[in-house]
Amino acid sequence: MKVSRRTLIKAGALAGAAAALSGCTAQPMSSTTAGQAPDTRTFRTACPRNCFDTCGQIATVQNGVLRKVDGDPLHGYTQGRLCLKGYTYVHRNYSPDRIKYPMIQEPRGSGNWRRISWDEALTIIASKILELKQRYGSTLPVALNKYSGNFGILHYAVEGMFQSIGYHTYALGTPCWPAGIDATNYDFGAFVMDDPETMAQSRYIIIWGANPAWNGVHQMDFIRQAKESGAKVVVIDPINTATASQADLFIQIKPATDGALALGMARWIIDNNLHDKAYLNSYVKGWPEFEAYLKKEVTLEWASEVTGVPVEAIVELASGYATIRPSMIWIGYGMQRHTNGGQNVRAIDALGAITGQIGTVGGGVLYGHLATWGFNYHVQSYGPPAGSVGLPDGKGGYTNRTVNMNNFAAEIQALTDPPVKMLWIACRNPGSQDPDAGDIRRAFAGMELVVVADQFMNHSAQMADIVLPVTTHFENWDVNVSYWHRWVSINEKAVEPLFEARSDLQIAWALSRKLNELSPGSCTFPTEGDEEEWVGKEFNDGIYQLFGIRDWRELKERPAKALMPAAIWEEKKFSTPSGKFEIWSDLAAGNGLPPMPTYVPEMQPPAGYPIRFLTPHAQHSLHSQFQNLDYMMQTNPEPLLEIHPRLAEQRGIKDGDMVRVYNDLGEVRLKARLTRTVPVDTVVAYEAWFKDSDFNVNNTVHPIPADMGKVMTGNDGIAFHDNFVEIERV
Ligand SMILES: Nc1nc2c(c(=O)[nH]1)N[C@H]1C(S)=C(S)[C@@H](COP(=O)(O)OP(=O)(O)OC[C@H]3O[C@@H](n4cnc5c(=O)[nH]c(N)nc54)[C@H](O)[C@@H]3O)O[C@H]1N2
Ligand SMILES: Nc1nc2c(c(=O)[nH]1)N[C@H]1C(S)=C(S)[C@@H](COP(=O)(O)OP(=O)(O)OC[C@H]3O[C@@H](n4cnc5c(=O)[nH]c(N)nc54)[C@H](O)[C@@H]3O)O[C@H]1N2
Ligand SMILES: [Mo]
Repeated sequence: MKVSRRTLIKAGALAGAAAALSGCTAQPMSSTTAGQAPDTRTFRTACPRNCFDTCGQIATVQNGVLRKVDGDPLHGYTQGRLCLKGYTYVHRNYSPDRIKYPMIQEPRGSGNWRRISWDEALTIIASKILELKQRYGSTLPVALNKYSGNFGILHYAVEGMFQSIGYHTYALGTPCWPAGIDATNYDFGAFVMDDPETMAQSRYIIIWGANPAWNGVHQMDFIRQAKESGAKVVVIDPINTATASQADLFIQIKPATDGALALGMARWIIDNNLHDKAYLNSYVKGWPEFEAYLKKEVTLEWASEVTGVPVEAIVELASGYATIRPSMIWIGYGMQRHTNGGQNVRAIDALGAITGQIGTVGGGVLYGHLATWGFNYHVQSYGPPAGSVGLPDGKGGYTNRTVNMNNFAAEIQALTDPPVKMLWIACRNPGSQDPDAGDIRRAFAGMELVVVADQFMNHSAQMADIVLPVTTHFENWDVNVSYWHRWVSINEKAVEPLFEARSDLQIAWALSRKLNELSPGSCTFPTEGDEEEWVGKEFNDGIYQLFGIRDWRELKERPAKALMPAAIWEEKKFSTPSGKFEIWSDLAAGNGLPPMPTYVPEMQPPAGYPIRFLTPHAQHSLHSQFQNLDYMMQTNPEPLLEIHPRLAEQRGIKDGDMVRVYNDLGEVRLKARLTRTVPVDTVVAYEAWFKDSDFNVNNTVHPIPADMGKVMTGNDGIAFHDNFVEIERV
């Protein structure tokens, strides 16, 4: 690797950061004062985790050692601050538990790991790929599962490398947000949204099934700004979350019934003549039909019965939303992880149209966007080698074989012609993040070779034959954007990789080198390159125009914000087939869904398992990341099951007892914590990977699909929260 160019951030900016942080960091700020330590350099990095905030960071490096990570004061969304995970990245970077070298486990699952060289590891892997190709006549027996461990654009090199090897089996879809994406697309015709910073200008904010106090901490700043200007904040959630505790009104809704609440609100709004008739006539398709449905089928009493929300609360919510304007709704990802999740999102979207607020600043309905992701994906631009064979594409050529990421274990085991024999896992931990963890274990066990590229020995790595050590984002170049805010950040390489870690891009170059060495022409991916230059290859004129920059290197001086209207639909020209906001969607109907957001009943508990088991996202972990680190283990040493005292009493469980949570699929054992923040018929454990523990909430989760997602993401979402169990003291 050629020595990277480095940027020295101005001392003034750092002083600003220090002021903004005012003692929030563990490390003394004096080390960054200009002139004191000539070997001190700072770099712009970006947190690449799958999180709303995608924070701009300043990494301080002394003598080649990462000393301190601060928020980038020039990043307008994260504004110089980080979350606890962000501030403690130094410890993660230097964690003694990082995977240091390529290793092989013999036999698989034994824990008997042996260090091998990169060359040995790549030889085993490349030989297997070539052998499978010869045995089956294609590379379809090789499967890739990659998702969100690192969302940096250069990390799409993993997909790129696979494309370059040939047609393969590919986990398509996302476990995260697909139902809501399709819903958004049916209603608006595109996956874009208002600038979330405009929430500060809203007067009434509904946080509907999201928990930003834990999962998107920077948005809480904009919410606080709104509150300081007199805004009211409502939280709708089955759990009295940290976000709910800061709200003016908390509505504890029965899970998966949000559509009924939105419909009840809509009914009250039209009964009180607060709907925007001019807007509905001009910009909305299907209003007469929907109004007729509301008048015929929906009453406040019905909505109250279905949702468990008292009629007075529905009235307070509907009148607040319709009269205190502009009012904004944030639809969380948690609430759409249900069998009717997409349909419920559509019912909520409709409120913004009925009150005529979509397209006004501070009045949107926010879910997520991909408007800033228009990079070249140069890392994915190398096609399969000449003569590659795959699945017939129906046009005389070939294509990859896809399996549903949300039913990965079952689908890869079911494939026969040819079977899947090798797995490559990167930026992904199906061993703890996928439903039906038991079936994932069976699927892994059936492989001839499992390769996991990761930083830590997580549940998936423990089931691998070969682990490959990957870099942290301080050790590689990248560029990062968010699915929530509108900023782009460069990720400069700040320190050299520890031990033998390589980035996913460097691994792709090296594997291509090895494949071509063993079988010339077997991989089209370049065999070497310069990571920093490869960042540049991702930019195009469209991206430059969007961010108002002329050269990507400008991002070394400051992050940039996309130049888009604050309220994205200000012209009320929607991207749907009709050009209107579509309460009535022929596309939805064509896909076998109700054309309008009429109520689709929630899933009922199956016989024998009456208790809902919610497994949302944890405060101090990010999925299977961070909680395993020694300092997180010290603060939060073990998982807890939150149980309402009444349910605990019924089951003879006391605070601190060990509890078995089980259903037909599997079980989880953990300590009971009695709390009135959860509903009586629901238990809650936050998903996370604890060090040296086989705790896994997904042992009990069936891969039940959500109602939407296929159109925009290739496969439907997953109803993680329609998970039912029984509990007992052990
Ligand atoms: N029960 C239940 N299950 C859930 C959810 C839930 O709410 N409940 N939420 C779902 C959601 S929303 C999501 S998005 C998924 C997330 O699922 P994943 O994307 O699998 O989650 P992570 O744990 O963030 O990341 C996976 C791995 O990537 C590794 N990694 C980090 N950086 C790199 C890198 O640069 N290169 C490589 N090769 N690896 C890297 C991390 O160390 C980690 O082991 O989980 C889903 N699973
Ligand atoms: N600290 C931290 N931050 C994260 C993550 C993390 O793991 N940890 N994960 C990141 C990722 S990948 C994602 S997808 C986002 C997720 O961000 P959020 O959408 O905020 O996340 P969740 O925790 O999945 O769910 C939010 C809330 O939805 C509620 N909920 C569940 N079912 C229903 C329902 O039927 N109706 C209603 N109204 N509410 C319901 C849950 O009780 C939970 O409090 O966060 C991102 N940020
Ligand atoms: Mo997610």
